[in-house]
Amino acid sequence: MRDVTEIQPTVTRRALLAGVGLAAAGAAAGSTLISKQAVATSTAKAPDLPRVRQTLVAPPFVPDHEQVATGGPKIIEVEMVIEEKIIQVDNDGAEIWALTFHGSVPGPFIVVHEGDYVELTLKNPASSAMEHNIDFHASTGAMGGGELTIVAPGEQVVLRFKAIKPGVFVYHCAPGGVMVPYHVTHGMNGAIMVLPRDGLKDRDGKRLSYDRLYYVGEQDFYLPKDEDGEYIKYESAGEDYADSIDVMKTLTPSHIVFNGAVGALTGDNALKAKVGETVLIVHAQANRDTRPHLIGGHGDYVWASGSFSDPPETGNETWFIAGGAAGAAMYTFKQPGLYAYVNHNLIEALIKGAAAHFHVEGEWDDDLMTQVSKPEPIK
Ligand SMILES: [Cu+2]
Repeated sequence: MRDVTEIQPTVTRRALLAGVGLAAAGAAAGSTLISKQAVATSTAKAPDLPRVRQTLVAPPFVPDHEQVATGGPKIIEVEMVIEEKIIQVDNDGAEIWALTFHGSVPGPFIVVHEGDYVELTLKNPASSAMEHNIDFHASTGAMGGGELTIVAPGEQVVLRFKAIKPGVFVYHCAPGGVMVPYHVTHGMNGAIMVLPRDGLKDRDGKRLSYDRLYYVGEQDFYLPKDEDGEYIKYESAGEDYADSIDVMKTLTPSHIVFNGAVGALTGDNALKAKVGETVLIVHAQANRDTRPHLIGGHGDYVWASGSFSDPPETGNETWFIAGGAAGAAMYTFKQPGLYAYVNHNLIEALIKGAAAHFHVEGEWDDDLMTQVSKPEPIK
């Protein structure tokens, strides 16, 4: 472990020189890039609609929701508490002072329907080191809400936006300048799904429904190492700032993982399904391109761009999700067993960590696949 007193002054000075804010420098830097004054706090009255409070849950799980909306548009209330916390990225000493929405990497999944309003209360506890905000790619205007949601430690803010685009979308912290990639690559991102009111459909307009929905957040981390090749441990959030920026500039992640850590979705943490069940997998990557692939299965229906306004592609082997986007793939499992769900840059999957498992129960179908004869000496 490196001596904190050795790092802190250097980090703070360099952060200040860079004009980007750890808590103290934050306000000044933020105001040059994102003006809080540019958009006045709205005096608009809330639409007279039913209000529903959505309880957020930790990934890869998602809140209870209707696939087809009953009734008209609603105001969906969600509350997120920002948490700056250490998370273990791997079991070899790799850890990070993650910047999180509601304590998880990725942040919790939100589900609404087209025409609903999202009313988010964002709380930044006084114990935080930094200011934060949220940019919803699903929203319209004001930097995706980023201009209206900057909260210093000890503050909370309420943002309401109308979900007018159906699809799956990334949200992320965007406090200005270099702090944007710093916060995003420290885990401060998540996804929201805006379902069409009458549900998902295939290209012919036939209804598509799912039995399970899993939410995979792919995260690139840039963890600094010391001269001995050991991951550096830091005493507080933000202290890794200068070292992290140095690694980020190489554009070479130390880790590319699903749900915040190597193995977060493998082994005992494998995603579960049964033969005959249809699973919708939402895959989000806030910073970097990716290419999900289900080994031994397919994307029966794929919205790679994430837009539910467009018909899904069908029968895909691998689909491309651009950095800064979420995509969705639907598959009905036909065989039991273990499936790997990977970023099919296989170096990123198997060396950097971007892999998950599905454990599927059910009856094997010999017609789909059979081992005609066991391995034996060549005759
Ligand atoms: Cu942040």
